Amino acid sequence: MRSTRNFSILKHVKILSLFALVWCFATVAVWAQNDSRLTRSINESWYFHKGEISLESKMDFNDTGWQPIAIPHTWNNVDATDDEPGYYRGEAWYGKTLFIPEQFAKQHTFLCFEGVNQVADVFLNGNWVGQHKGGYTRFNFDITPYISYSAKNQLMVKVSNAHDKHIPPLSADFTFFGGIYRDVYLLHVSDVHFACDDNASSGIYISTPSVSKELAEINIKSLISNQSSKQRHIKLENRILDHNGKIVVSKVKQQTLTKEETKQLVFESFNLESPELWAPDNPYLYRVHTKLEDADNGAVLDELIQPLGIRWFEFTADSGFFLNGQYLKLIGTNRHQDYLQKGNALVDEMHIRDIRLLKEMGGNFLRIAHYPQDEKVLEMCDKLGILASVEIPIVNAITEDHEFTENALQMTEEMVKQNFNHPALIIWAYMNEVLLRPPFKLDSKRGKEYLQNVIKLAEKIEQKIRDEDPSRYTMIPNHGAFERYVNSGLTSIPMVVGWNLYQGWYGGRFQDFEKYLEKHHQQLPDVPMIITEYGADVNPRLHTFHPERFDYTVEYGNMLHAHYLQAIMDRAYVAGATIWNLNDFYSEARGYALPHVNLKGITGLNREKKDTWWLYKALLSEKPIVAFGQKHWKIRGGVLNKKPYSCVQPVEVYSNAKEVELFHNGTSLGTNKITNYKTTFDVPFENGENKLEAVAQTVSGSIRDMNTVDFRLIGSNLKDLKLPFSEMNVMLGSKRYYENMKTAQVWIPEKEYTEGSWGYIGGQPYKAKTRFGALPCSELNILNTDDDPLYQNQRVGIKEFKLDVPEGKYELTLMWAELVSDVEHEKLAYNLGNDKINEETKERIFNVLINGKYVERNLNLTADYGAEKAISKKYKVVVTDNNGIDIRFEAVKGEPVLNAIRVYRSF
Ligand code: GCB
Ligand code: CA
Repeated sequence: MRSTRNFSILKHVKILSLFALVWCFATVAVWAQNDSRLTRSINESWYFHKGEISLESKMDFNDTGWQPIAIPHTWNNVDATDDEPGYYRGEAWYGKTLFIPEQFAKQHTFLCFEGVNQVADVFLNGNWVGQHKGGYTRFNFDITPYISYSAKNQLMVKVSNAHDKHIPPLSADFTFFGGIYRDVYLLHVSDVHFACDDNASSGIYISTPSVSKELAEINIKSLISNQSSKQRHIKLENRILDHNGKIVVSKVKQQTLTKEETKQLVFESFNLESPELWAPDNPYLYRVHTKLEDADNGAVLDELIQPLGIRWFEFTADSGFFLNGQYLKLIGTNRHQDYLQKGNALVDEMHIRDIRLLKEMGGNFLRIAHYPQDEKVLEMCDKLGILASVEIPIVNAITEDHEFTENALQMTEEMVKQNFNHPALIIWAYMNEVLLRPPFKLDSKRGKEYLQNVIKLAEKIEQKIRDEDPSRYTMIPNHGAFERYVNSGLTSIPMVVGWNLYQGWYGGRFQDFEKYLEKHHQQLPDVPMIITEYGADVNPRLHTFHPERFDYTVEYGNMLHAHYLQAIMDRAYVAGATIWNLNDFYSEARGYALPHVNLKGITGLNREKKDTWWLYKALLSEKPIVAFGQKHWKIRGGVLNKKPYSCVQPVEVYSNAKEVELFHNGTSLGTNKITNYKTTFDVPFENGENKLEAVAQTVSGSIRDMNTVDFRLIGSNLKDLKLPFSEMNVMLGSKRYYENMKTAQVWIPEKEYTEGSWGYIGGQPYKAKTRFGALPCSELNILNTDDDPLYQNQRVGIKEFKLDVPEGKYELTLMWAELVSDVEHEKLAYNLGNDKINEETKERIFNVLINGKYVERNLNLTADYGAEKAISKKYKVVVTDNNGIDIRFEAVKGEPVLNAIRVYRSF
């Protein structure tokens, strides 16, 4: 509806005449276009200034210090991803010159913001218009009294994303990008109109208190404002149109509005026989067309269109979820609102794309976490048939005071009112893992008081939601500390309990996941349950054939999801599950394989699909599919392990067919049965190009997927003339493969030296120690590199690295980063206790000799360069005899280390 009005005023006239023409020929009923309401975006020609300014000084946007920008905009897309810890959280200003023609003088004008993080103060021509707190909900301000018509108006918006203990969220595992990061609109309405100051709701509330296949009862409440100084007689017409635009029911009501009546609620009820039901496989939408006319002269005052989906639903503790009387396993993802290099400043089309991505995967459920998102998200859910929950951003903890409570309740009201009419929406949620980061020990006296305050706040929010909207469910998503939530009483407040579970990731084993599900089912037999989060960090640059917790490899993520998915599907009482997350997202404080990013997306920051997306698609898709896993892995490498010249490595294929045949360079490698939507083939990769084709037979013919892999085969005998040595890249202390997509290189895992071959001598792999066991590599952000994984593993106590290479001119690159340091890092609360245990830092000094020559003496990584920094040194080496290359590490103090090595032969 809005978009049809987003034209410029000039175009307006043309479109009006065009519209009149179309109207004459229209076969279905439409109303004539009128000037009652005009909504148009004003995203262009803004100026931005980071820091404080004084409003008194006349603003000249041509001044240096003001930067021309367009909205959506954030000021943190760069500084939240650089190597400097932290990002700017403070005040910034946006300015714009607004020209509003005289013709709007008889109307009322509102400024509508879809999202500003997190406190906005709006000024027009030096007048303070209003303030909005909270970064994720919409807000409108009436600017009518401050406008100079047909003149330049100066619009200024002060925005701050500074930490504020009174505004949720207090802390969270995502970056709090500051800015006006969603659309800004100007809205002109006539003096009688649907309320525009009702917490930015549409002014219309549609509900379906009772629905069956035979009959639906539809209630429509219209909130009408009379901003004129006269009593007005109005005619309110409500029409319900079907999908094709045919009116199925309509009603007209006359009403009198007293002078300057701020708001009057008009109620209308309809019965619709044999309604077409809304469901994921048939998201049938009716439209509610509401029109306001001046009863005295017939002038159209305002009109709106809202979606109407007719459905009923129920959560049960024993048998899960039912939509329109039928069992439906809710399955899908969570979503964060960010994108590669853009932070949270996304144009609408990017939000739309994400919801399509979920639908394309076969998902029918979206948890909009941890905050309300752009209105396009729920619009798309309505249109595509994706059920949804949305929540206010109370995360990790609360502040126990009146102001925090008021802000939380205000956000709740905004969330409910703004999203009320979306048929896709079935759950209002609040308080994500609110007992994760309590400021006091929970068993202390103060801790108990805190718990009581959390409960009180939860009860208030719960009550508020139920008052505002008795037709939907409520939910609180908790972290996996069962007793903590149950004993506090928090699990008895909402209608559905959500669990964010990471067994086999932050700690424990995969099987602990289903144990947890069973425990809930036994101990809370009356409480419906959703798995609101589960997942593992995956960076598609990393692979392994020995998956381990916290190795960030594609293969470990695949294992975890396959296990969880099965456990979820096997249990009807698990009403639904949402993967954490649809996409990777920014979380500034994180290290890991790609610093500043949470890698649990089943697509990347740029929405590239990871294997897990394909796994779900294979399971959920009704259409036949066959797809290669590890599809990003275009450059593989490995050591010759099959005669005469190949290296056998597994290749994963996803499919919902019974079996799949694999061809390698045109030769069939046989047919495998698909179990749990997956199979693995052992492929003898040859040096160079390898063409793979997976073929599955379906009733309607064969389907196939292709993949081409460039394989870098490394000899075990480096002097073999049939496989001339050219280069080799090795990660020390690691079982992982790392593909550098920028340089088109592959790094392979280390191996021990054997005569005639290559490898390390001595030492052991570095393991980061955590409370829940050792991890295969460091999680630190390694500074001065994009290749963090190369430096996050290490061989400690290495004595030698030997290569029995032939004569020639070589370049050796030795790579180091000191992983044991006393640099202070913020503990990642969401690590759920899986925090690194600080190791004692000991001085480490060593010498390096290449073929007997000292190339480094008294190398002290921490003292010379600083810990946690990437150091990469190239050494030119000439080999003129039969002895190859021998790199020796000589301890002076502590144990020598090496993180990675590259050996390149010039000639
Ligand atoms: C959680 C949080 C979420 C985190 C996630 C993780 O439990 O709810 O905000 O991003 O875990 O990846 O650790
Ligand atoms: Ca938008």
